[in-house]
Amino acid sequence: MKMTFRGVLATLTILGLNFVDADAQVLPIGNVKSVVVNNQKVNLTTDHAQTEITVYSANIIRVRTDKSLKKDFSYAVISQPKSTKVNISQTDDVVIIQTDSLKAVIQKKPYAISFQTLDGKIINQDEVGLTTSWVGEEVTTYKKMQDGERFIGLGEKTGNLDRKGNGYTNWNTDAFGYRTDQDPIYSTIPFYIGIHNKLNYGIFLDNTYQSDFNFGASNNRFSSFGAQGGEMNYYFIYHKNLADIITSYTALTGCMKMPPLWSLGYQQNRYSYYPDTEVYRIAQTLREKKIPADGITLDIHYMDNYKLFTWDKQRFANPLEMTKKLSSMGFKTTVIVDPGIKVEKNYGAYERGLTDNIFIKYPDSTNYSGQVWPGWCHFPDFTSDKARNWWKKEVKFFAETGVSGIWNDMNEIATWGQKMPSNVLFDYDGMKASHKQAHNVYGMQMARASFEGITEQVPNKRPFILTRAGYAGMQRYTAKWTGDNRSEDNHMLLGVRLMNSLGLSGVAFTGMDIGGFTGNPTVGLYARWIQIGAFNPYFRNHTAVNTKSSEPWSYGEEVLEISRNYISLRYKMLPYLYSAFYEASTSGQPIMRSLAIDYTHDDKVYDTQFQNQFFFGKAIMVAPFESTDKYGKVYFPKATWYNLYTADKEQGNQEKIIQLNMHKLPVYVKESSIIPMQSLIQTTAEKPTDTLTIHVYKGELNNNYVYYEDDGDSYNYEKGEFFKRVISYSPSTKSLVFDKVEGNYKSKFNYIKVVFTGFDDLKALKNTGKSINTKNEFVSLLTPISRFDPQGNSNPAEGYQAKSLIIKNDTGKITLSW
Ligand code: NBV
Repeated sequence: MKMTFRGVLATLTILGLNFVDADAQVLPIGNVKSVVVNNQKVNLTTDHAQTEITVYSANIIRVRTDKSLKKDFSYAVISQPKSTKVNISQTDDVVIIQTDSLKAVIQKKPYAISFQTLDGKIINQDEVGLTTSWVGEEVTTYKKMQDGERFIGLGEKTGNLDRKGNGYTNWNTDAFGYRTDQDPIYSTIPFYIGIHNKLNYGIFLDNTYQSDFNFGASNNRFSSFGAQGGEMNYYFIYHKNLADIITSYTALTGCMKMPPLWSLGYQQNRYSYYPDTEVYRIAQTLREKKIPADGITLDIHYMDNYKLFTWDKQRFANPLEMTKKLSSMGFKTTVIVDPGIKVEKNYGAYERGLTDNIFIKYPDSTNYSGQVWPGWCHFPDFTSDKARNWWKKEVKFFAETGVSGIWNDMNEIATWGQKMPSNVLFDYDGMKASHKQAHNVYGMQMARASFEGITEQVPNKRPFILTRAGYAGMQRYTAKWTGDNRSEDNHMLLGVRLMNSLGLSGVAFTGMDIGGFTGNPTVGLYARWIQIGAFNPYFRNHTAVNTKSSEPWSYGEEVLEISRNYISLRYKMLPYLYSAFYEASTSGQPIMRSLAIDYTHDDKVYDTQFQNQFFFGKAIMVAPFESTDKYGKVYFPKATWYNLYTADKEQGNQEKIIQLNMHKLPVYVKESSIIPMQSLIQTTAEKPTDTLTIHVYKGELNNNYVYYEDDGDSYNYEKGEFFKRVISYSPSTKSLVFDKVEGNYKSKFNYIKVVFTGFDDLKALKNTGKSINTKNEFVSLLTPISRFDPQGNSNPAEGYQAKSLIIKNDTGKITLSW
């Protein structure tokens, strides 16, 4: 008699022998039983599940699987499938979906999907015996670990750039003073990029439940991703270049809008500046000491007993007058908000919240209470339209007092005890969800309500929104900072990696607390941190309530000068930075770029000794080191590099030990780069001179650089009020071409000065055919701080000689050739 496996199991069980029935513990997806093809979509029924595979574009294929598929809904994805040329065919064994860029081969028995290049190279494939399965409600997809596979991204995750060998959990967590290997911390972006055999792909698991990623932790067989509930719902993205994967991911989840220009200036903060006279003193001192700055941020002590939408009347008697006065000094005011609304009779926000019935609730309809700064609080349900609308009305309070920025804190949600019950219920935009499903998306929805609120209250003005917690797609509404770091060297470098990873995961506008939040940095650490901050997208100095002062003058004269030097450099680089933000807002490209973006298949980039190096925009490479290091090893990838300060050349494909000192951060410019800069200003409210300086660096690469300008303040750019032109450098035709300007905005610069760096042999120059005179120029980007020279040398200003010329900033095409 032939017996089935199940039969054997049953017999063994009857005989009283305990044998594990895998299906009873782990429910596999099983065999494909039926296939329905509908245009760009394939619906499969398997033994235990329904699967829907949709082609979103030639480069993106979405896979949804559940025991039974329910209504499709996402907080992250905002785009619909694009009509795409697809060929779908099938045999008894497989279904093949092919676009112009990739192919998905679905094996039927058992179900397993493999993504391949058109010539059949495996990009990513299910681990056949495991594929997708459930343990209770937890669903996981297992992928075969490819030879030499690396994993990067996954948003705000601690640890190394290459995440191989590690596992991660997504559950937004208030992580005060987190360890450098702590996981999870504040935000959730279940999107990573896999790299192997000269291929790279992205996987975005769009599921807001607690999710878990395993990149070969405790196993040598697979990488996997899954969630504690909900659907297996992932987007597979394939491009030849890694940068395009980020662009496709942000095509799904949205790009940031152009930020207000002032938010790219230096921001001064502490927990907390009060009363208003102290705020003025800080603002005034920044001006007196010639530290350029644009923002002052007010932490929780501006409120009356931490009650939201109130001002402490003693400390801030006339907030409108204060914000006006600050504004006249060139400062914008940002205030902190927490989600907790104090439970207190006759407190306006609380009473209005009760009337509008907007708080999250237990299943018996009573409002949930948790304890935070003000005491016991209720929390608005930001996953409901009703509560978001309520919040939008409430933020009128800030609009009326001249506040320009809203800083969303504690929105994980953080409560004392950190154990919000699972049975707290959320609207989840009509879908109804428990805390388990809504938790990870709460912070992003709070930031959204703040963004939409201020936008509605102050029309046609870009607000600045900052958040601590978030979910995939948060970039549409908010900038993100990395929370309560520590004043330690390894935290400074971790912050760099966190921002690089956030940038790989669609969030371009990021910052860390410069100087560190908990504890006090050493003099050297503070100096190094502020230098690195000048190359961060959001540049804010912040510190905790019980630490020493952290303004640039708090660490002595030498550090004051170093801070002034680097903050000033930041302000000169604003045209370059602003153009980088234009790219972030159109193609999702990060401002801080891990070297893995442009040098994906260069192993050195992942070497832990080089993993902190990053690009600021596409031209500038920063090599950050701990402040106590006397020497540092820099990796120069393929290209020729220029020292930013001296224009000394470094060859690529080289590791080089350099001497470090407190005055200078090692920064290099890639050959053929174009970097626009402006004259020094003390605030973006001040106009620079009318000459834009375009630095061009000689090299063998072609470069088409996009220069972008607009009013820096309104949304008129969406209606064509911008000034944009491509500036092309070509070594073969020996030319620098300024294309005809696009857009209707008049540039604030009437003249362009071109500075040629590294062109030692530059002789006669022509402007659109006609000879043009050049001058010799001394380029010096930092002011020498010679009196602090350890050897007592009085150094001349550091810099280099370059040829320069001045032309009018005509909107037509300009061709410079040599
Ligand atoms: O509002 C106070 C702090 C704030 O300064 C910090 O930046 C946040 O990350 N906030 C956390 C509350 C708790 C701090 C211990």
